[in-house]
Amino acid sequence: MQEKILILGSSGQIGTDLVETLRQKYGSENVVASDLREPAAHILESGPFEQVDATDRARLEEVVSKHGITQIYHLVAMLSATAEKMPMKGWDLNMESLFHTLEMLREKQFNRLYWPSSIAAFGPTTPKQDTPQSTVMDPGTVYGISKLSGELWCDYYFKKYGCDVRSLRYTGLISYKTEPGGGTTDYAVDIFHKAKKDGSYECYLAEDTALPMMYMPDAIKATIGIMEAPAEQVKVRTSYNLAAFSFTPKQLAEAIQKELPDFKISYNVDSRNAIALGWPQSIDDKVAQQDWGWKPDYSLEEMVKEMLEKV
Ligand code: AKB
Repeated sequence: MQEKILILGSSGQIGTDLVETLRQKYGSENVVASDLREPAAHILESGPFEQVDATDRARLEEVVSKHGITQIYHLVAMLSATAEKMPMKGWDLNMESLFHTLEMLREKQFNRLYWPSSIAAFGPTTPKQDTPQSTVMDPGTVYGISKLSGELWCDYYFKKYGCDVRSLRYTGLISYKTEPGGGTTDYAVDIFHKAKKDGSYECYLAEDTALPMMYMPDAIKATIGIMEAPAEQVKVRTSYNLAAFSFTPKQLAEAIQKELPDFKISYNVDSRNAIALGWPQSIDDKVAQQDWGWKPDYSLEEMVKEMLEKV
């Protein structure tokens, strides 16, 4: 069967990369990009685009039926730092859009849903090193609460209604194509732009705040990997831990200095540091490795080299 794919949130950091890769794989005409925002010109020119508010169920149903959609990648979310400034808006956007797609899946309007969770679903009393797949989860942010709740709802729809919903707990994601917006991990992208432009960066996290991170090509590989895995291999229906590498701002600055010796970092810590301190520092993803063969390609050094070449 020819899959017809809809990406919700296609103008965002993950969406931009995912649309390009899925269009190469499945054919441009079979991958419908959608967002509230105007997409980049190359996304608009390379295949179908629909303006969609993911909290508008009637509009979602219209687009799914118009294009005969079989799979949805739901990437719409208000990230951690922004959602702390407007908690109710963050909760409503993150949960309402998820419920619409879960209900449409239950009604068999399409066949398979991808919905991302995050390391933000963990919390201050979660073990910080090599955080296991199953452990204490006590998120302290609205975004994290929405991700943990969403995971449980995905599992519920799978167990109760047999809905094929699949999910990954993303770390901070680093890409050169689109900048992130409103996350706690955004510094790890900003730093490359400022390093190239100004030769210096003022960081809002403390120098020793470690977080798990991943280069975008690996995140895209994992996302498509779990969606293409045979259903029986996807045994976890809350969300899978995923890992590549971890670093502190100081360690990232040192890695950049190997390529740009004059690069300087300074610190002006703000409220995002407290959010980061409540998250894991490294992740154990062996369940994803065992179940559906996940393995990252990029090391920290390879990511830094490529980012500095391409931003
Ligand atoms: C954020 O910082 O909010 C996100 C995330 C880790 O989910 N990048």
